[in-house]
Amino acid sequence: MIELKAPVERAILVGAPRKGSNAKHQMSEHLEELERLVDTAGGLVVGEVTQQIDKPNPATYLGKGKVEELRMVIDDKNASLIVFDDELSPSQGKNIEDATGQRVMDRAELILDIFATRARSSEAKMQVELAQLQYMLPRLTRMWAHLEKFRGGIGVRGPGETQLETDRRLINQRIKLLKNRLDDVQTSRVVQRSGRREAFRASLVGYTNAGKSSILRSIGNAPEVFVEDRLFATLDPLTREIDLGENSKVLLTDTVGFIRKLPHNLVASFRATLEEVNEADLLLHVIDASHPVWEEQRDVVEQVLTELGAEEKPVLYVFSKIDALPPLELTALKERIGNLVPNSVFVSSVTEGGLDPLRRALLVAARKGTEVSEIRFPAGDGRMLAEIYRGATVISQRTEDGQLVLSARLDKNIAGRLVRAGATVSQRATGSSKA
Ligand SMILES: Nc1nc2c(ncn2[C@@H]2O[C@H](COP(=O)(O)OP(=O)(O)OP(=O)(O)O)[C@@H](O)[C@H]2O)c(=O)[nH]1
Ligand SMILES: [Mg+2]
Repeated sequence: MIELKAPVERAILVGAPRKGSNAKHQMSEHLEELERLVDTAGGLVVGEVTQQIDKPNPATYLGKGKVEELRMVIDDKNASLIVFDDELSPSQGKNIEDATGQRVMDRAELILDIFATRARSSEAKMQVELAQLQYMLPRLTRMWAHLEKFRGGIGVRGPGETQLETDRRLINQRIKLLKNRLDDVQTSRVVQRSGRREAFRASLVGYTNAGKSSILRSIGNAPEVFVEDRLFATLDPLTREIDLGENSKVLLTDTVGFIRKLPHNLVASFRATLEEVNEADLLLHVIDASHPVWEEQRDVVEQVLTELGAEEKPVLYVFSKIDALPPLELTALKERIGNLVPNSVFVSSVTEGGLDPLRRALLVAARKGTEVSEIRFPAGDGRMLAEIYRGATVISQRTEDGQLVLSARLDKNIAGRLVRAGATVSQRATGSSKA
């Protein structure tokens, strides 16, 4: 019979955390997540091997006995792929492949692979290719170095280096080309975006599968927004205008989800998401309250936001999927969080009125963010002027008795910074709607 579909990869997961306080507790969660990643990539998990290690074996990451166990499990389960939760050096990967006869991947490679298959827009495709090439480049060097050592170097050095140089040059050329094309896309986006400067903007950020897209779909009345119970359903940001009533609107943007050990160059390459995050007036950090390790997920997201330089953005914590929590647990959570993080709301995208708390919070935030302030400072202070243009939306500017007087929309954080730097900031009525 002719096989029409590629056979499903049968994968063995390997979890080998360093010995430590809660390593064991987290390991099962991490492996469960890894299993979902394999599933998203189209594979089937048929077994797992775990070990708590003091420090990774430089040659094979796992200890000798564990590698042997891994080999036996592979035979037993007829597996074709080994997926490590932890990052492997190229030589570790190679050694395990040699010892087991099957292909080895680590979490980062798996994530890159998923992004590659899920990318839809040409921009996302270019970004993923760029990230994959950047991921490959340093490995290429190590791979060749490893090969040379293996062959003793005699007689291989010349051709080896030539080959390496050729490969490197080709990859570098492609990287440059992709970067240029992405620059063009970005420029045209800036032009498109300049039209929406005046509006209040909020971005949904958070761990993958936290429920970000569901919020946009439900609150934005936008059935076309893609929602799926898989990791990385969303890769491209998507914006919808939401009418909050009382003359207030918000531009709400859905972005790519984060995950622990997200490859760095992948984060950096998702510029559309970065731009949205950096241009937002408010970040809505969506946290899946029904997830057993939501606290760890929240920490991961905050870490990535810091890496993106967005740690000073105003944040509203949106605890999602509360319909999936038993009532008692929900009450306890609300009590605990209410004291700890006052700027948080509890929502559900599937129950009637479940997003009302978010709507109300957005309305309050949108009003604040669109209040017009008057800023005064000595006319010679170019640094202050630059700072204002960076952080606020300037509406008008005039000089009065040696003072520059600007009216601008700005949030409290920036107002505070300007005051500390010596400016006078006072609120002005916006004229239209007064609360
Ligand atoms: N019970 C319940 N399930 C929800 C809720 N919101 C989302 N879900 C489910 O959670 C899964 C993920 O939802 P998405 O909205 O795609 O999550 P996301 O954060 O956009 O995920 P990525 O785009 O993959 O990062 C889907 O199966 C949704 O149906 C909710 O309020 N309650
Ligand atoms: Mg999504």
